[in-house]
Amino acid sequence: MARPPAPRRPAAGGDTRRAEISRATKETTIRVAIDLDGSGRAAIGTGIGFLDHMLEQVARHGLIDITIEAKGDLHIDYHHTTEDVGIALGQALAAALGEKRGIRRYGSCLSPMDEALVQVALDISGRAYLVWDVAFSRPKLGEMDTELFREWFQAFAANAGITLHVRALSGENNHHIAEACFKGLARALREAVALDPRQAGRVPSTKGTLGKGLGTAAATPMRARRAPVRR
Ligand SMILES: [Mn+2]
Repeated sequence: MARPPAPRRPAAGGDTRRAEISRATKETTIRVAIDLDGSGRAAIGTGIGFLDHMLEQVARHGLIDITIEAKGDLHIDYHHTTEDVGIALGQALAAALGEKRGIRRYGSCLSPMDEALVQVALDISGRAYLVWDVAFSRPKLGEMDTELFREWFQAFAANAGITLHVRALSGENNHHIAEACFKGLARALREAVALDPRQAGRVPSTKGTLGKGLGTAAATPMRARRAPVRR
């Protein structure tokens, strides 16, 4: 399989925050394109209907244009494709953010969907960390295993280089719980990637750096812990 091309993003000082990632392994072939300053347009085809539905929420409520074309070994199960789509979207986000100049950096959302309530908080820190405290009462949603949602969030956080906390505070319906997680991520991302005019293009860190942009996120070792599940 050909080496995937390096992610493309505009040169420093460019006024667009777009990136495209192509990733090919023996398990999946994926192309992702994002525009952080988009209008929420989504063109997503992963072959997993429920995952498409969730990622469309990230685009729509994050106001991020997202294109994903994925072909994976779905005849085995949905694990590889779900995880690899998270990896590629995370890499695309890191590439589009570059040096992270001028961004708000932090974002959070208390995301309700009927009886479900999910808390999402994130820091575009350059340090990958996932805290996942979300329990499902059914093994599947549609054809998708509910245990794969954690895999997607972990792959995304690890490759975007973000600290990400996701906690379900309440919820009975598994579709509602999952959707509240993705919508909460969308709203938190929208806030965190937004340009803060008061930052005036500076990197929002007293250290002066939030990682070197391209490539660093993927190289950051993932630390993750599973938070104790209440209920
Ligand atoms: Mn839905």
